[in-house]
Amino acid sequence: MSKKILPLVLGAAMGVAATTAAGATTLEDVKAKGFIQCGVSQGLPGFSNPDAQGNWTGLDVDLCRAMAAAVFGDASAVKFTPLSAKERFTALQSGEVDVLSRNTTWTMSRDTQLGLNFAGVNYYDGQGFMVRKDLGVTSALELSGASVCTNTGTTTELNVADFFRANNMPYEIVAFEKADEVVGAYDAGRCDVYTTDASGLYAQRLKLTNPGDHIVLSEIISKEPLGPVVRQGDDEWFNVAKWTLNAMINAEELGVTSANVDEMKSSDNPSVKRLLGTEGAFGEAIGLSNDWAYNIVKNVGNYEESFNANVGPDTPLGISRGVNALWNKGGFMYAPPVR
Ligand SMILES: N[C@@H](CCC(=O)N[C@@H](CS)C(=O)NCC(=O)O)C(=O)O
Repeated sequence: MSKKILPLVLGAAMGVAATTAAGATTLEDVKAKGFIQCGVSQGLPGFSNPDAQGNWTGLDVDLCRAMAAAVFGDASAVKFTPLSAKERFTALQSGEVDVLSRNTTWTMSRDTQLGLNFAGVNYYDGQGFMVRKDLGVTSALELSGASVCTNTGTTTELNVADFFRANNMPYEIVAFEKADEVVGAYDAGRCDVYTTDASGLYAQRLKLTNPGDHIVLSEIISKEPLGPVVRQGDDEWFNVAKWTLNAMINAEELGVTSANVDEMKSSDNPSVKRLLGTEGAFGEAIGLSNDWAYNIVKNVGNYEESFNANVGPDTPLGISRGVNALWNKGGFMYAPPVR
């Protein structure tokens, strides 16, 4: 692996096509090894979480499974590397993972200074606060002097500093590298407040001894557009990541689901035909077969199916679509067309 690191990082820094030591692109490398190595969280219900058998599920996991379906026609051709927030970017830069799909916020510095590219947004989030109900607090503006638990290496740490300073409120930060340490510390009463992405609060609340004793305050203090990340300098792989996500969103918009995708193959709708590869050669243009998006929807589902199965109202997280609804249903989810 170490042989690969130098050309990859140098390639990105120099703005030339990143290749491995053997001269292979990430797509070639992935095809040769037969699977995608996907960087995920160390366990965040709804997003990327292993069960007792080590099977990973979640919205972020589905993105990697969908990329595997696009490349191999097989959503199981993926291996997962659990990464802390602090470790995640190095793991991607070094080539230890092929893609990072780990509730990672798209920011300017991450997108421009780390040799990385964000391939889109698979969940629009924002940072929130959770407190014990018996603290009697109803607004984040009542948190002056609070001790605040969070993760190191996150946007969360930076936003919380901005928020408390902007409101002239003193606070004490209690930060840990591992998310479970944060949950444990908050659960044990070592801090008054737990702050992270709102989705993370709903997910981590499930791990508390008495989830019902805690409330998420209504204030959202930041924009946290979460999405998959790849290395700069490898446009071919960037396209695969970008268009996998776009295919899932477009499939929802066009009413193509894992249940009806076979029937949809004979649809007369030109947008459906282009998506499913019955017209045009859009898959070939990105180094895949023309049924790449058919394989995504057939094996993993469209964005709505993935959202509902992992984080939606009928899951323990119980999150409504809100801003993550499609653009034509009042939300922000908008994918460029396949044409
Ligand atoms: N979106 C923020 C925060 C991401 C983050 O690491 N959040 C923690 C708290 S929800 C987490 O993922 N924990 C799960 C884990 O580390 O396994 C970022 O990109 O910096």
